[in-house]
Amino acid sequence: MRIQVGTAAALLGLLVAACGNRSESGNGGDDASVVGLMNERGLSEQDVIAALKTYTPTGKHDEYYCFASGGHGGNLIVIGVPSMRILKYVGVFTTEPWQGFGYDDATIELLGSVKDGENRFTWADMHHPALSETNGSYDGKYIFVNDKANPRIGVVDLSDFVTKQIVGTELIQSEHGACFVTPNTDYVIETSQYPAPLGGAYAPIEEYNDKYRGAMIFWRFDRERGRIDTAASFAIELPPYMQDLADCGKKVSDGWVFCNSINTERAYGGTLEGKPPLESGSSQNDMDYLHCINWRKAEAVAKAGKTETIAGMRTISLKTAIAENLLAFVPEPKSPHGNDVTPDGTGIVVGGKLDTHTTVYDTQKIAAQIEAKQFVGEDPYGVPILDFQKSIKGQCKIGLGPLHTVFDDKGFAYTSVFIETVVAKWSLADLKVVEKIDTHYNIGHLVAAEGDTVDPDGKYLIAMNKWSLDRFAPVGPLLPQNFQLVDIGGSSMNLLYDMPLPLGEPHNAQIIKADKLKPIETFKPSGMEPILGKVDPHAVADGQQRIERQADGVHVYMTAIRSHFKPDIIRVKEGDMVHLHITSVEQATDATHGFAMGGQDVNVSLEPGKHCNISFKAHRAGVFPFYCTEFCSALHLEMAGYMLVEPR
Ligand code: K7E
Ligand code: CUA
Repeated sequence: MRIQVGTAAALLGLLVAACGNRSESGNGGDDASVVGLMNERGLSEQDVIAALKTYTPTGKHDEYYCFASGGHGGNLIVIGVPSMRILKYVGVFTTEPWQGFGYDDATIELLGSVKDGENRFTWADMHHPALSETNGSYDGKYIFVNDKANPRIGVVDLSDFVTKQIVGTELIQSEHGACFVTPNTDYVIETSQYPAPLGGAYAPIEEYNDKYRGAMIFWRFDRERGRIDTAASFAIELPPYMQDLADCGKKVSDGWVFCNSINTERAYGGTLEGKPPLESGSSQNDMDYLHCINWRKAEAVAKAGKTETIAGMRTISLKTAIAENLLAFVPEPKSPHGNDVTPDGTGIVVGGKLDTHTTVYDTQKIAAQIEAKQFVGEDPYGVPILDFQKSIKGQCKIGLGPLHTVFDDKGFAYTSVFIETVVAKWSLADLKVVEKIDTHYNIGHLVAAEGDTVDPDGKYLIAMNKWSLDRFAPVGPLLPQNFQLVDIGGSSMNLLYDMPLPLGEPHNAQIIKADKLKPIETFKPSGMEPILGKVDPHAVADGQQRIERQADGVHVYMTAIRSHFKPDIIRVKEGDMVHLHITSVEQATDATHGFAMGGQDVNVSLEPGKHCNISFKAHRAGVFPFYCTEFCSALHLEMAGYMLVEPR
């Protein structure tokens, strides 16, 4: 049950009245009355109301899940709202040792699925998680995340909170406009940021205008398999502007995707070579270009085979995109950043980092002009341009440096204003600001409950601030981030909670109603390999435990159950390849084991029913104890064994 403001204030009043005559002592200590505690801790009535709205007693679950990107930490963070308790980190692009993520054969292969010659990526820069949608609403099935640095998309299954797939392409060399999904999750969109020759080849930077390009990739999501189908995916070549954030049309604008761009000047720096730095070179023009792409048309063009294959990706050339009338530009104010489609799909809100307005574009006016080919010009690559005034609904005077916008259920938009450091609440109907609330420092994205779907919930908003200057006990020069929970359920906004987030800069997040998720409690049937998504061919049932010497090494078929591994002695020879096949034959929800072996970098998590395959070389002779890493029973310390490596 959620406590309303009125109720909370009344309750507080009662408590204060009831305890008032016991609150005179003033020296805190054992005075546990509400007023005594308020005096002792210096809390205002507002503070106590905020506490009552967020405090979640033991055993009570949160109303929402927030999924936040782990930024350059490369993992996904799961947070309960409104308590702001961290529930889980999900390993996606980086190893997560406690989950054994990145230590068994399947997850090692997953993390290495895009290789740069000999180098496997060991990190990622995650920005924008996107929940899967059905008819424009979150369906609670999957969440997609991006890697800006080494362009990749991760697919996390919310039935078990495990990353199932990572796809990438060398078509592009960096990205940012990802992930954004179409309203039924047919496609996951990933857009390049820093132009480079498509496919990863070399070209001198002086040939930037001719040889460098951007691209938007449409990764086809196969819902049945819960995986991206790379062969059914395609891309569109774009001019060498720095494409930035994208968002998909919905309802009346379903079928479109909108993506803004910076650096239409095509500056590329050269600070030691007599050229202006990129930041000033790229900020000369008054307008950049909002890219409007008809993705249904693009899909048909790709299906008709009007593509060329670059780095394995079917790509619609810029020429074809123009000829097929599936790409057009609308000017947008200087250095745009956020690009957010309104819940009804009629508008797109663009925030200009160096502007004082948000601009609301009219998706229907844009579509009609493109259909009728009412263009007023073209860019140097022949991309048609629409008239700015004829494409907008209007502008809202919002403050200096608007970035991102989310929505509530009452027709309001909420925009993060970076330079002014506020959240501005404004009306979509008349484009007027109704309220601003100070945020602590450097607000980037903000996220509202289901706030970028066709049916936002309102209620809560989180301001995602970069750097928690002065806000928490100091921990050295590298500061945590600061998530600020704001109550947007009432007529005015109220700050409820500051939460330090000691991980990479989280950029964006998604908030979904908790009851939309139904995660499993154990892997069933026993022997499930989560990435494979079915019983592993090497799964071991009780009675089948064995050790076999085969052509490719020693295969150990092992089970784990409270409180032993069977077998518990493994005998191999120096230099042997060892293949461990371990099945947890548990089905109780409180029976997770781990399998760790010192000296070999072997470490996996064995949740009930899970199967893991682990391959490694017994590189030197010696005695290697192995043990269970989860305190699973009174005899947990005895859940151990030995690998004996005999000298050759
Ligand atoms: Cu504004 Cu990557 Cu969405 Cu950061 S981006 S804030
Ligand atoms: Cu199994 Cu400890």
